[in-house]
Amino acid sequence: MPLVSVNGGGRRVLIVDLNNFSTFPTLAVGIIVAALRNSGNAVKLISPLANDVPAAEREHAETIVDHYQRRLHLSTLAPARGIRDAARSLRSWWRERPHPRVVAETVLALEEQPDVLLLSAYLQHFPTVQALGRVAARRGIPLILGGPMFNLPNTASAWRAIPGLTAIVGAEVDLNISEIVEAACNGDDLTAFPGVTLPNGMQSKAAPPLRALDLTPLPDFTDFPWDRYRMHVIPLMASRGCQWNKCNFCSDIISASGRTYRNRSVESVLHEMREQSRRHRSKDFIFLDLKLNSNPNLLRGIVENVQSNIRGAQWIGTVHVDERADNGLSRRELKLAVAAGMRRISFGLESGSQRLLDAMSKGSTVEGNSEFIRNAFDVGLSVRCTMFKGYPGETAADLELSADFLERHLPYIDRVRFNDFTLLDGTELSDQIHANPEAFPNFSVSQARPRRAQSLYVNRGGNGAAYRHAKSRVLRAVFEINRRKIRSSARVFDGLM
Ligand code: B12
Ligand code: SF4
Repeated sequence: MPLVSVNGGGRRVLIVDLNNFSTFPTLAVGIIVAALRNSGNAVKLISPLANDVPAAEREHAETIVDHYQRRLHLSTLAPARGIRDAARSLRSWWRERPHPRVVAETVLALEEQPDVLLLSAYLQHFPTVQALGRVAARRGIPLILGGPMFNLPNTASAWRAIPGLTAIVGAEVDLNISEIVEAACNGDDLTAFPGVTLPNGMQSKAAPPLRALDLTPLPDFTDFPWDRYRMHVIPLMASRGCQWNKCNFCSDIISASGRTYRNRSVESVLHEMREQSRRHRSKDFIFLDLKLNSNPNLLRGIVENVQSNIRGAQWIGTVHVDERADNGLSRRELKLAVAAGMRRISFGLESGSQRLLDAMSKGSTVEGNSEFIRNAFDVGLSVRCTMFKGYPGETAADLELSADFLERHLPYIDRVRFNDFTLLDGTELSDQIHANPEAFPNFSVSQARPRRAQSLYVNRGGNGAAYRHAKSRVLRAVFEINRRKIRSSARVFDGLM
């Protein structure tokens, strides 16, 4: 589709969505497209999937090959570590290389001489942003880069030398992207906007979290390749941030849109669901909220009203099983949620060891998690959880407790995502480790990776045979769970989160 400005006014904007996600559109990009079009700009979107760039499915019923890959990936045995690290580097290099089709399509679209190129990037997209930056520089087209982690000043600084870059924005731009674009096209000083880093290193003040969420535009997903999605599932967010806001490993709560909890009104959420359902002829939704039960009244409002607004709606979301007297997740409330179309629920289980949950400031208990899983399963939900190994100070005994937990709950859990601990810049734990390394005896930072906002580390806690034994048990249980098909009522949503 040619990039034609509306009624001869507004700017001509090219956006490349670097998230090649195979099952639903990218929310941030839909918001930005809508905001720009609502202000009279012409927008063209390049989506990798629409251009035959293969996108990996996130989760599926696993085979023995997946099991052995995970065992290698999470190996702590010294001789296997070399192979593992080489395999990891090769995999990241392959996944993160600039895809020739994305570059070629961008080159083609830049021949139309748009006024500005916008990129929405995660931190693993550095090589692609670099390649596209060179192309924009050759054409003399301003390039604005944004994404969830560019509000971290050191991270933005580590990216600012990319060729062709006009500015990096680490802010929720739902309400002012049009002004930013206009200023960039006019060559104005972009540090007038908060959350901006310039190539020369100048940074404006941090952007405050956007409070007026009901004013954010209804996302425009019309340019995404719907014909290529396996199912038509519509992403949305009823809230941003997390009311708990305390887990010390969590980088979601320090991201541009995850800082401090804010929620929309129930009516605004329902309006968006009705409108997107009409536009995309679908009644299936994924809530991308960090914690859908942050405000139990919001969740209850959705549960009570969704079916009268979209008859037959089905939806999924992520929660935190916290210890508040009212966390919105009682058995009765879960049952009502299922009656209102909820099909799948995901939560951060993290570990089966209370000692570790407390060290993480997780605000959850092992018993509470257990009760929640059983209740959610009993009332008909597909239960998914995320866990990780290698938290600083984790012992073989802690990991045995995780294995015990998984084994006890095998029948009730549909999918487990089990990862290695990642030490992310700007998290409370990362700050503690850097400030006071002696307090973490078996754990040492080996390399800072500011472009990725993370640090590589060596965790000697995982060296012994007892730890490896516990890990084998955990991985067997993970495979036992993940090899099965998920609950049939939730199949539409398989692999989405
Ligand atoms: C929902 C979600 C997912 C979903 C959907 C992803 C999608 N592509 O739509 C799923 C579960 C699939 C997913 C997968 C992954 N995710 Co994810 N995900 C999130 C989550 C929870 C919310 C994202 C979201 O929609 N936010 C709402 C929008 C409105 O906010 P936003 O994205 O920040 O955008 C705003 C601003 O940043 C800014 N902005 C954004 N782009 C641009 C561009 C320009 C030009 C400008 C000016 C401004 C701007 O304006 C936007 C509107 O306010 C975030 C956590 C978080 N706190 O952000 C992690 C997060 C984005 N994910 C992350 C990661 C690492 C991943 C995975 C790589 C995980 C994995 N190993 O598999 C995959 C990769 C997916 C892919 N790229 O294809 C990281 C990214 C960190 C990084 N390295 O940059 C985050 C920040 C989590 C974290 N703290 O580590 N994810
Ligand atoms: S409950 Fe989830 S989103 Fe909230 S702080 Fe903890 S890990 Fe982060």
